[in-house]
Amino acid sequence: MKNLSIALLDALKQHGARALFGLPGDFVLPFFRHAEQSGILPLHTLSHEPGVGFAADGAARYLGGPGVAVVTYGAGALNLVNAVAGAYAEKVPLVVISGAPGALERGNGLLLHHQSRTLDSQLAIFREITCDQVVLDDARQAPALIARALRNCLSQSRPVYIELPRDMVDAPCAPVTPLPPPAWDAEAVQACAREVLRRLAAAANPLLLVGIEIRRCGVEHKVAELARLLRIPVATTLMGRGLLVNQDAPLLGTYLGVAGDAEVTRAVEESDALLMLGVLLSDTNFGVSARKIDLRGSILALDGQVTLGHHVYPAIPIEALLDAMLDEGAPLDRTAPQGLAQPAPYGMPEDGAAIAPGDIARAVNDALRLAGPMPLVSDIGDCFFTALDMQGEGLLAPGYYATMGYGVPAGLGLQAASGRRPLILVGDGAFQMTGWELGNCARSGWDPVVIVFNNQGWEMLRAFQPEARYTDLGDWRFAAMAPMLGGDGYRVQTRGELARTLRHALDKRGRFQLIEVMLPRGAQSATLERFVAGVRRGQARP
Ligand code: TPP
Repeated sequence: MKNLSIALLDALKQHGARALFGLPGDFVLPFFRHAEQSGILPLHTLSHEPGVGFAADGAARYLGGPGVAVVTYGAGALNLVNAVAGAYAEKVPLVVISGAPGALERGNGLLLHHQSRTLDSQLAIFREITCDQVVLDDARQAPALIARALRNCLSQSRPVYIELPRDMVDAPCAPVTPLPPPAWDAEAVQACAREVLRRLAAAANPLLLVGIEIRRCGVEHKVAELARLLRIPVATTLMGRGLLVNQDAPLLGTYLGVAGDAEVTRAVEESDALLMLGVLLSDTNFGVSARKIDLRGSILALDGQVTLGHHVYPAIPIEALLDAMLDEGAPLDRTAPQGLAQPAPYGMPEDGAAIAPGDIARAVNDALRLAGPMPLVSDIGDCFFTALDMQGEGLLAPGYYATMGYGVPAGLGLQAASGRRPLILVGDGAFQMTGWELGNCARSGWDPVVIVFNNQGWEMLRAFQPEARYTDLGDWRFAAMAPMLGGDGYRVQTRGELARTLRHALDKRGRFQLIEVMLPRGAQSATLERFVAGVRRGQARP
């Protein structure tokens, strides 16, 4: 019989995990030994637990399988809380494995190092930000508990917490048998699908609005098929930006309320049957609406249930709903909608002018047209709003939970798990938080291209309080630090320098490439300006 550690590692792999991200400590050292020696999954260590969590999150978002973060008890696990909270909020299947004290030390009457209040305070904290929690203190129960946690992680697309007492890692343990996904009632799904189809057929302007859950559930192709079958146009939410780009669907673009394209805004806000698939009802998705969308007239499929006005169908998985709608649906009585051609901005003049955020989007589009598509990963800040104009291969970003520090480590996680080279966008403020994780690239063979938007301040905050002095960050010379971390750094001031440097960096493989783009203070993308104006207007509403 194998031991508990190996049973857990095998189960993670069987459920789709591709890598482990971690930072060890004494409570988890014995598990790290098994993880490294068994080689069941590649093990990548980072420098700080937020980086570990964001890397696991980036891997999970990109691959659609579980991302795994392995940390020590207390100081390690509690350092991971923000990343896990973000994954919970944005429906990312993350597995947190934390070492913990063994049975003998739990009972010895002493306070243990890394203990905050009680020995189970950590478990209580993680209960709030994960959808399932298991403590593997009994090897006979462990296989069933691991199977339950991993099934819930994937079926609910949320983080789970697995606590592994250090005296259990070598305990003999049976292999984990995966559990089937939760059952659902085919009749209920069919009744629901029929009601949704009736509402769409009776509407003058039905519209699909799609959000991140359709990627997490792997159903983008079915959504595209449904749009084609019913002849309904599709818009994406801010967080769903990048969804369906590679599918043949009548895409209108991204809904950004007053901050976005007027035609998309009108289509969404004037629809009399808005079918929202996997859309989080968050302020970032809807807070910038000029008109309030009437949710009573909308249909929402999210979190395994379907809500039509005041009427709720529980236990309707989104994939089952789509299958039933595809079975029963017929083209609505309307001409097939056309996607809106929204040409991405190209053609940045390669001159000596200072760089504005919009120039970075154009420069990236120009360079990727030559070099081929790359996955885009963005932090929060104006880099995120600028990224909305970039033609990448999807966009990974914490668009709703909006934690800073995400971009660099999430990009590393993406490359570790998929082998794809990412283009990472990050502000100078966010880079100060987790940019140092780039120092781990050389060891692991990662070579991301990183663009730092250096406006020497917390510009998004400055947009809300232009008079504040505390939003100034001073001039950190990020490019100069790159060689000391094992990469190449370039500081660029003009549009010509930006275009040339970007082409060079995309060409150069094997070391991380950091392009520090100097932006004048107060320079903001047009989208950020409109977004801030929309948020202010929303806050001023009674
Ligand atoms: N701390 C975390 C972890 N996340 C946050 N979102 C904030 C604080 C609040 N916050 C939002 S944007 C921002 C801050 C501090 C400034 C971001 O600065 P930078 O990364 O330089 O991007 P810029 O706004 O300049 O584009």
